[in-house]
Amino acid sequence: MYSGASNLVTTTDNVFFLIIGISVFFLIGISATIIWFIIRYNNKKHPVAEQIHGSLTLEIVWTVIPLILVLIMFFYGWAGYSPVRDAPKDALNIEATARMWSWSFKYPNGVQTDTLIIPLNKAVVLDLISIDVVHSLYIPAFRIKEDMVPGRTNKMWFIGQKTGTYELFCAEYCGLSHSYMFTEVKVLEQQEYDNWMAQRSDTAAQAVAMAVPGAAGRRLIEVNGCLACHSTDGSKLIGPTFKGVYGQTITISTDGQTRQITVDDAYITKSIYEPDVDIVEGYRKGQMQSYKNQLNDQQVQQIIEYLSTLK
Ligand code: HEC
Ligand SMILES: [Cu+2]
Repeated sequence: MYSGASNLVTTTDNVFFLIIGISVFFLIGISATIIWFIIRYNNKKHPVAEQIHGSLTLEIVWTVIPLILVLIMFFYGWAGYSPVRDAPKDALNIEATARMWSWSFKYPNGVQTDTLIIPLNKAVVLDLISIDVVHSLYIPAFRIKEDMVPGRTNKMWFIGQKTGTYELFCAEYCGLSHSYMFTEVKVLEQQEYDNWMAQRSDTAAQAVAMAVPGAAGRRLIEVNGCLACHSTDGSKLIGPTFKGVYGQTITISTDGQTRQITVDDAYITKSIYEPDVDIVEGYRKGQMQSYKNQLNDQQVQQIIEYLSTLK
């Protein structure tokens, strides 16, 4: 038998092929019977229909056969489904966060990424968190999909069985840029994974942060999905561009009152923690979620440092 990219491929595909097989069998059988009846019982040969008064045998046969077939489908469906619900205890636990319209992944040691990177042949449990609306995490090559519902933590698990890069999509329509809400899963050899993790660990991140001003802030903006709505090149997306924003004079409205302000640390901090208080002219309330639970003061400071480099 072929084995797929994850431990769930074989069972899922077998159920799928079983159901397709049964369906094709009946499609051909029923079509052939229809054609045969058209020829056999056409009006010229049988001008008057023969009357039939019930047949208990026939009734029993066409009740019992479909019942058995449906039970077979159920049995294999259940046998494939129940392991999906039952994650092993020693799995690697990664927090997957969805928001309009991007993904981030947080590893047990605090490292955050926008691409899911996992070691080969190791069980991985994802805690599925949405901070705004219902999303759905779908990895077609792994044959797994699960909704991400705000306010509750769903789980999914799998084992990557082949190194490579696979697509990861949002499979629940979640607004304007839903179709751009995708990223990748990379399955690496354990050794490669360990090397990658060592590089991403905090000491390395701090070294980068010290070398390039704003590097830490740039990373935070990438992994927190800000770039889905804010560009850094001056183009207008859902929100205003970050280019040149720091120190700029802009018009904002607060409770319907408009006024001019200069963008400074306090204003940016407030924009991130309470985005619906001051609204930039030309934009709407209710688009940006508060990041109060995602970003602490130190991280907001790093973001400000990065924004101030975007001239
Ligand atoms: C879903 C889209 C969306 C995401 C994601 C988003 N924002 Fe916003 N943001 C907006 C919109 C729309 C506005 C303008 C309305 C307002 O002022 O609240 C805005 C305004 C801002 C402002 C004020 C900008 C200005 O020109 O005065 C800042 C600063 C900001 N966002 C930072 C962030 C940061 C940092 C993140 C990520 C942690 C982020 N945003 C994520 C949509 C988004
Ligand atoms: Cu989505």
